[in-house]
Amino acid sequence: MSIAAKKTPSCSELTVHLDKTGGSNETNALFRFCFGRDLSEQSADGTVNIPIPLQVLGNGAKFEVWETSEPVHSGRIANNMFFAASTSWLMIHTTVLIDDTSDLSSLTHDIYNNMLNEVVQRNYEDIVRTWNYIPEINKGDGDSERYRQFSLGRSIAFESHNCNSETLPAGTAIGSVAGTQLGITILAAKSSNIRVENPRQMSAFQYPRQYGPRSPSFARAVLLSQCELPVLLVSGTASILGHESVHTSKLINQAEETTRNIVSLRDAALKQSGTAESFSAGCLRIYVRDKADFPIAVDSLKELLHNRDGSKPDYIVLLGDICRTDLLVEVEAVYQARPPLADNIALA
Ligand code: 3EB
Repeated sequence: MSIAAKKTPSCSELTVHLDKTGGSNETNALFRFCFGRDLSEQSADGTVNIPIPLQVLGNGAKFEVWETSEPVHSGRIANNMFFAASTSWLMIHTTVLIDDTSDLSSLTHDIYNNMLNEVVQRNYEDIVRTWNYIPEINKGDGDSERYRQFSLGRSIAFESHNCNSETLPAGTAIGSVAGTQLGITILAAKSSNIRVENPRQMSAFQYPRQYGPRSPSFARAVLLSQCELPVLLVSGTASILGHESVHTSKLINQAEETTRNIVSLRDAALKQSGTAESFSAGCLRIYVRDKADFPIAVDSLKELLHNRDGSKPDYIVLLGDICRTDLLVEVEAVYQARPPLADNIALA
């Protein structure tokens, strides 16, 4: 028997798809990412639009829509902080303008602290995913680099909320161009979920001191095990083996190493999930540091863009800086579990 057949799911279904038009025909949108935009808003249909201020490369979608079968309500928490909620899910999003005088560590700490408090107050238990877009993420030297200052503030906030290796969310941290807003989004679930680490990579929260004063607060993947069909949220994944960047300045090799990392993570998730046959289809975001790398990056990621079961995931390519200067490409993904074949037949 599959997870889906055996268990009474306590979470509603959660689905993710890319959309070219962003039409308001999405009846069950929980929220919607808007690529290439810089301002948050609630759209005319009430759905919270989350801006991602990165250029879309190629003829890609403009929107990524997260849907639930549950009724959704949304609103404003504070000036620049929006939420969208259903019984099972809570999304909180904020944007802030920063400049060279900003103390990014304490700013990040304050934002995360506020968001984590909101999650607790609203009775959601598990923060499953964060997305962080940081203008000029690699600006500054050594420990004063923006990404490292961001990581410092985030780590202290998670620590003071007693988050640990069993409860850190899946994450993304990508650089946007100067003058855009710092954007932070978190997604929380009503009840707890499963963390998946990658046997090929050191857990990011255990990285050694050389990468900054505090290690990055994210899990390699989170398995939403209570959904009717389990969903795997894969963090931004790059060409890192152990804790080291590999294939420095070699795009194709980095893309292939990234592919191996995601395949290995998917296999680890499959083992932990117990009964699913595979994680397939899904939705990918590919980030490249250099515009000119776009076609070669996509070609080199072909294994990720053709699932073993013949299905093809939706994907979008975005121009963004990876948080380590020696990395050229990063991929994040959402996969859906497929029940074992016998159960498919039995359920049909
Ligand atoms: C890495 O594996 C690459 O700091 O939230 C990927 C995903 C990366 C999330 C984060 C950083 C983050 O370390 C960088």
